[in-house]
This record gives sequence, C-alpha cells and structure tokens, in this order.
Amino acid sequence: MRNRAIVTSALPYSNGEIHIGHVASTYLPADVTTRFLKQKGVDAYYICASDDYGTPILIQSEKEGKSPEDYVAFWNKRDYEDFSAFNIDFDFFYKTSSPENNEFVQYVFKKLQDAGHIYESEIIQFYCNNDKKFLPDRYVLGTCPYCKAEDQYSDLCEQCGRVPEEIDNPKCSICGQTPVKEKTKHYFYKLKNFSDKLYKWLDENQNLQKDVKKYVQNWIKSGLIDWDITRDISWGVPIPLDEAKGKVLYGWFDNHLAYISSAIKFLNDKGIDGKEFWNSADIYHFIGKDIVYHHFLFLPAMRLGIGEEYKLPDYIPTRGHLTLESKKISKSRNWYIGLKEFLEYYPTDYLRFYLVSINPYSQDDLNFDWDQFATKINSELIGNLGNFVNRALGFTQKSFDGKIPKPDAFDDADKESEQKIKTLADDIGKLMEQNHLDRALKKILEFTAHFNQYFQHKEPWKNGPGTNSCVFLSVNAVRSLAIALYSFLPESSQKIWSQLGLDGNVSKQSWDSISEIVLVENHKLGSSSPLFAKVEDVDIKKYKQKLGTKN
Ligand code: B3M
Ligand code: ZN
Repeated sequence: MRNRAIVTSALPYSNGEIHIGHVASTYLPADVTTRFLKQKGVDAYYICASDDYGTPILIQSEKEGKSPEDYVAFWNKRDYEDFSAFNIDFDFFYKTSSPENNEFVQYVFKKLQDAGHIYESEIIQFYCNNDKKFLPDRYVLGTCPYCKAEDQYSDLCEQCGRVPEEIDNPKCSICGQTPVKEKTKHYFYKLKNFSDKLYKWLDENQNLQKDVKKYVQNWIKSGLIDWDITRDISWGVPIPLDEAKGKVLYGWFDNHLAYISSAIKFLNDKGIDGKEFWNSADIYHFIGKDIVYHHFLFLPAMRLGIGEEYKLPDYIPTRGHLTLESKKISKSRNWYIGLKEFLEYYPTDYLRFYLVSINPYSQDDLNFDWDQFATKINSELIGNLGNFVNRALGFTQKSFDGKIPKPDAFDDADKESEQKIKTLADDIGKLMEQNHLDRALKKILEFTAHFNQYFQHKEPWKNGPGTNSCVFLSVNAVRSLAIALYSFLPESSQKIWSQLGLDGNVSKQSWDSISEIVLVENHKLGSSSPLFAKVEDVDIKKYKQKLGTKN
C-alpha cells in the first residue's frame, strides 16, 4: 500500500437517475474503501464525474427537446445530490464534458497519433434512410456475432461482454428499419499492437482479480481488433484535425480520461502537483463487470500508448450486478428502486449495511431481497450490533451514573475480550486492504456478538465481582466498534461516538487506534438513545407490492 491513493468509480452516464443497483457494485465499495484508506493515514481522494457524451444521451436529449448541454447539466447535479444523500463522499465530482477533459482528450489523441498508434480508414457505416442519420452504437440493435445473443446494441454485447466488430441482423433502434451502408472516414486505435504489452501487464499486476484477468487474457489470445474511435455525431470531443470536421471521438475514448483530467484539476487546484501525485499513488478504478473490456483493455492500452505518462491502474475492483427480488432491474417495467426513493423509506446506513453485507469481492451477481433486508437489519444490525451498544452504554448510564468504573483484575474471560480489542484493527484491516468489505463487516459483527455473549456471561446487573472490568472493557469495545464501523456506516458511527461522550469526529480517528484501550476510569459518557428503529413487516409488504406496478 502506497501512502497516496486516487480512487475512482465508473462514471455514471448523465442520462437518468441513480438506482440501488448502481451504488451496490461501484459507488458504495469505492466510498467505503476511500474512507478506510483515509483512516489508515493514506492521502486518498475519491474522484468521479458524470459521463456526458455519447449517442444514448444525444438521442434522449433530442427526444426531450433539450440541448445536450442542458440535458447533462441537469443529471450531473441531480446524481451528485443523490450520491451525497447516500453519504457517497466524493472529494471531487466533475464531468467528462469539462474544458479540462476536452483539452486533455485532444492532447492524448494527438500524442497517440504522433506515436503512430492511430490510423484512418474509410469504412462502411450503418445509415438510416428514414431518419437520415449515421447509426453508431446504440442506434443499432442486432445479434451478437460471438455468442448469438439477440437484441444487443452494436457497441456492446450484454450477454458475453464483448464488443462486436459488426453486429448481425442490424436494425435501426429509432425506427426499426434495416439500415443501409454508407461510406465514412474513421480513425482507428491500433489496439492489436498492444496485445503483448497488455498480456504482460495483466500477468504482472498481482492486485487484479484472478478470474477477471484470466478471461481478459483469453480475449487477447483469441485476437484483439483495432478500435474505431470516431463517431459521426455532433455531441462529443471534436477530433482535433481539420480534415475531421463534424466528427467526434467515441465516448469510451474520452470518458476514462476524465479519471485523470478530473483528478489533475482537483489536485492542482489544491496546490498539489497532480501529475506527480497520480504517478506516485495507488490507482483504484472500481467498476461493474459489464465494463471489464473497457477497463482492462482500452484504458490500459491508451495509457501505454502515451508512454505511461500517467500510470496504469493498480486495482480494478470488479463486482457483479444487483438483481432486485431475483429479477433484472428495469425502469420501464418499474422493477426498480431509485436511490432517492429508497432513502425516503430508510436511513442511509440501513442500505449501506445491507448492500455491503451481500456484496462479495467477485463477479457474482448479488440480489436485493426485501425479506432478507428486513432480517439482516433487524437481527444483525439491530439485534446484534445495536443491542451491544445499547446494553454497554445503557448499563453504564444506569448503574454507574454514566462514568466508566475502575476495572478489577482481569479474569480469563476479560483477557479474552481484551485480546479481541487488541487484534481487531489488524483482523479487519487486512480484509479491507484485500477488498473483502463484506467479510470485514462480518468480522465486526462477530466482534459485537462476542461482546454480547461476554456481557451476558458476566451478568454485571448482579453487581458481583468482575462487574467493573466487564463495564470497562465493554465501553472500550464500543469505542473500537465506532471507529471500525465508520467507513461502512458513517452516520451511525458518529452517533455512537457522541454517545460515548467523545468530542470531534470519528472520521478523524486513526485506524490503528481501534485496538487501543483509551477510555479510562471516570470518563463520562454522553447521553444514550437507541441507534436504530426496527424494520416493520407491513412496510416491507408495501414496498414489495410497489414493484412491477405502474405508478
Ligand atoms: N458511463 C457507465 C457504464 O457503462 C459508463 C462508465 C464509464 S467509466 C469510464 O456502466
Ligand atoms: Zn431508422
């Protein structure tokens, strides 16, 4: 682990609302990780931006009768607000259509061209005579030539994850007619030439998930194809060549460059040398599995192509998709829960807790299940974790006037519990560093389960020998818990911190201090109140019934 880090998560298209599926696979894991890195004393920044260019956005803005600029400005703001309400704490949220990114993208294009990595070629493009348009990407639907899945967009097969050279059985996605073919001049990136370098980079990078690496290396073995980086539309970064008037760069050429251009702007504005920082930091790109091709091939190939002026990623944590009650999330079928809507039902920390707990560090899909949500919140978050906090602090309030007593000599049970505190920072920290956020959260629950049992076993309400040690250790365990919990549940951990009678912000406590026993005799607690309210069955029923019905 370096002492600097830049964390990014896949840039949301400024083309609609953020829903619970988005946050599960990328934004939440990236947020938890950045908060953790900061606690570890790493100089870490979480950078994101809206992904503003591309055909789907242009199509939608046209439908709504808005300029693409106005259209993306709306979603950039709205998405940022929704993320903030969910305590996704970006250090900087910018946009791919920023002047800085436009300039940087054109700079990269020219540098790649000068290095001989780009060539031009006359190609045949689909053209719709009915709509009088060239039809790039999502303007065309058809059958994937690799896996034969039907109804796939021409720029990405959602079934096999590959980018087809030419889609079979093409149809115009606006009017459904079969398009004709027209000639146009396009620019191509020599992706093929990077095959060996990419293969080697994948081999050498030990931080990438092995299974993802393996299938990307298989793609390379079966032969990469050069990459068409031109679009005959008006909305995008203009190709910086006189002979390419009216053509723009493909959205996947410019969007990931906004990781760099946004980070550099943010850092430079802070008075830090952005480029120097980037090149001496751990670079994390959090993504969902549908964009592996772009992040494991296009992105590194472009960074290699500009001579690694900006270093390649160290980590590309890739996670599966969220299904909702075992079905694919779909806005049009109202099989869908917007992030904003969810937060009207339950506190942010409920959703953070649930989504982390069901989300392994793997490509496996995960499922949002309302009943499981209720069970996990009621039994794990409230019954186990919340119960321990309430018990330890409530009992100290009631029986010791809110003051920590002087501990007696420790017996074996005390020593065991003391040991749990002393090893907690390392136990959880290791898992966090390895990106196993779900297992780290599980460890926290094991910790509170242990202390519930310990408390039960010691029976301090009988005020027998050993009561003082039990109270002393339990309150210290609550303090450790608050710090360990911070990256997952920022609001609740701060509440616990205040109930402990501690000043300032829990976020400012160092990770390693989790394992210190800091609170001593006579420390006075703040006032206690229940942290969480139960999830009720009647509400869950109601929310389940909303799915699939028209609003
Ligand atoms: N805007 C969203 C997606 O395909 C896309 C990510 C860009 S990351 C550089 O999930
Ligand atoms: Zn058409």
